[in-house]
Amino acid sequence: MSVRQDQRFLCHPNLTMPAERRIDPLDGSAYTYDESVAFYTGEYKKKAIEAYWNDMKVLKSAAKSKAKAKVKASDKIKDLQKAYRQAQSQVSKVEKAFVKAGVAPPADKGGRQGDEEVPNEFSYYLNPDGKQRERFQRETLTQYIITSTRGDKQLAMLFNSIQHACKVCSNSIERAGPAGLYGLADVVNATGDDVKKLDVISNDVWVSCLERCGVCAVLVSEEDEEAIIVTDKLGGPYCVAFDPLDGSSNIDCNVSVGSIFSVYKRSSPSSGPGNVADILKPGTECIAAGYCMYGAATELVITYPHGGKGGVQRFALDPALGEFLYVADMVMDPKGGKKIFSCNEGNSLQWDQPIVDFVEKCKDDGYAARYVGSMVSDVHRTLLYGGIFLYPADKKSPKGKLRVLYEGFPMAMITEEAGGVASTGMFKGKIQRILEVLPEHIHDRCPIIMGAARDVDAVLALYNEQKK
Ligand code: AHM
Ligand code: MG
Repeated sequence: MSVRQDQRFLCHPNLTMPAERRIDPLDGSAYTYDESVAFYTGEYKKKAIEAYWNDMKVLKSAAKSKAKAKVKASDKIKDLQKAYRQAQSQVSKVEKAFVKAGVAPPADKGGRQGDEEVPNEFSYYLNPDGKQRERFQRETLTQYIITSTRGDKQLAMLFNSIQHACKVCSNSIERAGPAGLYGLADVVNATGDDVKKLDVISNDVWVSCLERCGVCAVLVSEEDEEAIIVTDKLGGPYCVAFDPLDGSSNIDCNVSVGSIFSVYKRSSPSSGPGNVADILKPGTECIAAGYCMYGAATELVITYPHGGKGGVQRFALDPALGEFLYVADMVMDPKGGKKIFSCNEGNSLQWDQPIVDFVEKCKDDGYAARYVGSMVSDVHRTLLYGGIFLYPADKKSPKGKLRVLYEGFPMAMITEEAGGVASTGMFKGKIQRILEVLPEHIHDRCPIIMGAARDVDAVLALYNEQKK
């Protein structure tokens, strides 16, 4: 027991019963009166009593300052509450500004701030509020369409019909197994390929959506030998070329497939029906392009350089909402990104020497080989990770395999808009941008070499060396 504690016991008015033990409030131990006074005699006892009363004064003034501090603290809390309300209204103003600008707010980095847990990408799984916020704070593809088309209702209608076609195809692909939609449809398409049931369904969906939207004059589908001239609505100002379901060889084994499209403005007079010349143009005339990838998630990637903020935008389908939500802008790494080459090496015996040399060099330089066999997936990965995708010309197919209007042009436009390069390599005696190819007929083909400038330029350098 300390001296100060003893003094309190000695002078405490309740310490009148010698046998009683009282708890010292300061050290929590119990003492009898005898135990308490045993330490004190004469002068010392007097000093102890003084000290007791002095302590009381201290206690009184301590109580006063404690009370004052309490008032101060409650003022501070009020101030903090006010500041919090002001900050919240500031945040909602900024959020509205993002919505007005048609852009999603930057993703929250997450983490702890004081005692508060700040939501991050895992909040989606961990709390329902976070999940909701992800949904209503993101730009939808529909909003993107409205803002990027800037009052062109017909183009907005067209993009919306494309979005709808992609959703229906996505749903058919998801349900294909149990619905018995795998396998051949026992027909051959315009380019001589076997047609799968899902090819037929996707083509029906795309043709029907685009015909019915009332703004298209000419449609070109990989599955239809002839261009479809839309005669119901003669005034449709747009033409669309599309591959309704690209990656046929992957359809039946549930590997990612996709739809690809390019959009052109009709040049024939609106007083009569459109014609093939409205769409048989170089890719530089293409006004918008995109693809939808039906993979682990369904994603729609679109470029409409004249609208919105330009560049390439990526949206993912939220199946519960049936709505595409903005994911990110797609910008290729200017340094080239990951070292990946993507091609069907099974064709290498037929390749031009520069392509053979390039692929050998990739291997020497430690490049990884990745090839899904669905152009949409291979290009999607190339845009996101970097590297190069090639379907070059070869001795058997001097024009390559892939089609100009609905595979080459749209993917080249997207690649260039994302900061990459898209070339034919040596084709018809010259090296050219894919977008500069002039297709001779609607199902024409061209060689494809696209991706990071670092890698495409290396291929073109080998072609140039060979020329010397
Ligand atoms: P498809 O339109 O008949 O599906 O063919 C196009 C596909 C592309 O998605 C892919 O890049 C290429 O064909 C794969 O061809 P290959 O099987 O010869 O590697
Ligand atoms: Mg195809």
